[in-house]
Amino acid sequence: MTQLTIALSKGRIFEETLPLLAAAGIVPNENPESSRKLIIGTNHDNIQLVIVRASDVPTYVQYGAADFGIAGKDVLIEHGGEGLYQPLDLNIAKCRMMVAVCKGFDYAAASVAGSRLRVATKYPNIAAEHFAKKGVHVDIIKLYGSMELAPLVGLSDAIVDLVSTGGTLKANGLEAVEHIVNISSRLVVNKAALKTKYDVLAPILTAFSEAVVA
Ligand code: PRT
Ligand code: MG
Repeated sequence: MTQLTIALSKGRIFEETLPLLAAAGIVPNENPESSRKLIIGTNHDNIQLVIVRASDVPTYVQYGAADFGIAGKDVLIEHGGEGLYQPLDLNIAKCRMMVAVCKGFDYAAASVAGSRLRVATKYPNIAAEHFAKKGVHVDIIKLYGSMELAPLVGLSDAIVDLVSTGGTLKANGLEAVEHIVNISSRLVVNKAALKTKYDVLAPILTAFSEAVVA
């Protein structure tokens, strides 16, 4: 029987993917939030889940260590999408990529074409492209988390980060000043697996797309 490996991250993507998996008749044997296992079986002997960091999902799928996975558009833009077929926007884990600054910072004045800005972010490619379009010179400071702290302690003038409720910005005295792109999660499929494992993959992709529309 054809073996199938699905790459997922813990947290919001896993939670919002469960109903889609269920629509395809796939039920994980364990909850990765409570289990320490990185490989989780399902009700199908030939289908397993691998639990990886959200930003590592495209890499596992690109190299065929997983046949398909689910990744945020933020992660996919940064990764570049090489070797990945991206057939479906799942409309889950939605948020917005925004520029944010300390309340009261005159962003309009600081971001006129030709000016120079220090920007802290986990998304250097997205940030660089955004500011290049505006003609703003940026010094990008790469961070791996807690971007909201950077302007508060003078590490940067601005951050580029994901905003969902806006609660994190508000709690830290920051405000969103520019919308860059809407983010949701997409299905990513290994291009070779799509051909060699089409028989097992096709019904799952169909079930996912029907569940998304529903
Ligand atoms: O946590 P880890 O470092 O392992 O990786 P990760 O943070 O990339 O993973 P995870 O599970 O937190 O996020 C996975 C995916 O969910 C991301 O790649 C996005 O596509 C999507 N997503 C949706 C979000 C959010 N909403 C979101 N709000 N990812 C992160 N956030 C963070 C944001 O960075 C900020 O710190 O939540 C905070 C803001 O939330 P609000 O509600 O306070 O505005
Ligand atoms: Mg996180």
